[in-house]
Amino acid sequence: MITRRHFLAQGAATTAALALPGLAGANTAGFGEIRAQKAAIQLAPASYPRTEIWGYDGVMPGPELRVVQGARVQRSFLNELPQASSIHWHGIRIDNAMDGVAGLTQPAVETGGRFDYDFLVPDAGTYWYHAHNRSAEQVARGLYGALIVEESEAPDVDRDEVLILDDWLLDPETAQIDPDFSSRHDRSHAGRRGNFVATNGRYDLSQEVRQNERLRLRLINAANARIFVLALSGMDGWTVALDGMPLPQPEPVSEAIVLGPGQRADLIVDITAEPGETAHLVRLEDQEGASQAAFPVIGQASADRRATPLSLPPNPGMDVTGLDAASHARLNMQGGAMGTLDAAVLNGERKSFRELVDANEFWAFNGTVGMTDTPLINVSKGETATLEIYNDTSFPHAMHLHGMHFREIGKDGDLGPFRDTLLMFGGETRTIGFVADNPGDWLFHCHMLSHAASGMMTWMKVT
Ligand SMILES: [Cu+2]
Repeated sequence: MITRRHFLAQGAATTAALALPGLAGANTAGFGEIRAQKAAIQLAPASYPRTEIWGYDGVMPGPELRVVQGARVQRSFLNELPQASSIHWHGIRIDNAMDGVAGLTQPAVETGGRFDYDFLVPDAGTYWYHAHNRSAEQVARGLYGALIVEESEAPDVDRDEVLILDDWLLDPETAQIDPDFSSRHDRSHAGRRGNFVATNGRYDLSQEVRQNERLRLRLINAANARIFVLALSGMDGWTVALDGMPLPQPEPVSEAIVLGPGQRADLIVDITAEPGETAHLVRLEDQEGASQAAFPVIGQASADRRATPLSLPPNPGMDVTGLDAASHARLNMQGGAMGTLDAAVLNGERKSFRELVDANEFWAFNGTVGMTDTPLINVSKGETATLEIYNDTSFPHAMHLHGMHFREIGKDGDLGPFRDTLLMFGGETRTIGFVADNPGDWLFHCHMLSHAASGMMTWMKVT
């Protein structure tokens, strides 16, 4: 049994060992190299061939980067892929120059090139890193991993497990990744959805547990487009953080957990199933449930369940104040199949929807396809901004803001949890607010990556 004390001691020992100069390939300490490489992994069941993927350090998911809050992360990124690439550190309130958005915060790193990422992680929580050049292809090929920032005082759990959820679009005969990453249908509808679902690269992920054991489950949706709807079976628990940021109070998991692409949820769960039974993280789909991850129960950790967990400590400087005097903007999301978009500006020219379809572009923000010369929001550092978003399309979208977290402002003015990705369904109007405390050019885009690639991308400027 890994107790909290052991866990912390182990963490400290690991950090010390890897802090030795010249040690290459360190996965868990604050510095090292990270290589984007081609590799082959056994993704499908053993009767299928191995699947060619692109992975960080040749593995999928990429190495779990685990550091303590406030640490400096240094990774020299080496690109050994046949395409230019970059790494985005999703959810980190990061120095803009290190945000990894090819074409906005840095040039894409060409084949054989290198880029030194070097940044501080101000917030504890569950984050992830992934490719941010031609993301619809590169993330689908496997270029992602977890970035875990530990609280200086870890919560009292027996185990801490990262579960990265993804789906893959595989050829059912060869188990190879479908190489059409700009499919007209995927772009214009719900995005690229896979036919093979996995957790941490395994379709049959199974971890032995004991009754009344307490686990922290860090759920990360790394899929291109799939919305995961999840439930617990044989375990019971609380949501303690969303998109990395702690909730003020642990919230009992009483309804399905809905995770759009890019979103995360931290749960603290107690195993309630009896020894000999199996607990599951259940994926709900079409009124049915499938096991997303299995937890066979062997023996008992203790005779009784523990008390309700404490909330996680809040991250520093997280507040949304000044909403009354905020600078306000509006975003109309338009386009897609079964939408109302008649025409939009593409590369400076007004095009009919038919012409957009011919160009394999389908989505517009405020009448423009893709990035504009001027930002959607342009504010001074420290200013508060609000953004009303209308999803005038027939599809859900997961809107991700880089560099800062926001809170949703309810109809009656109540504030929702801090998030970096807002899942919006068709026809919804929602409003978010944030304090623009991080200077730079920040991307704001749909994390359904086929949508981002075909128009759903804009940016904000904080000076
Ligand atoms: Cu979208």
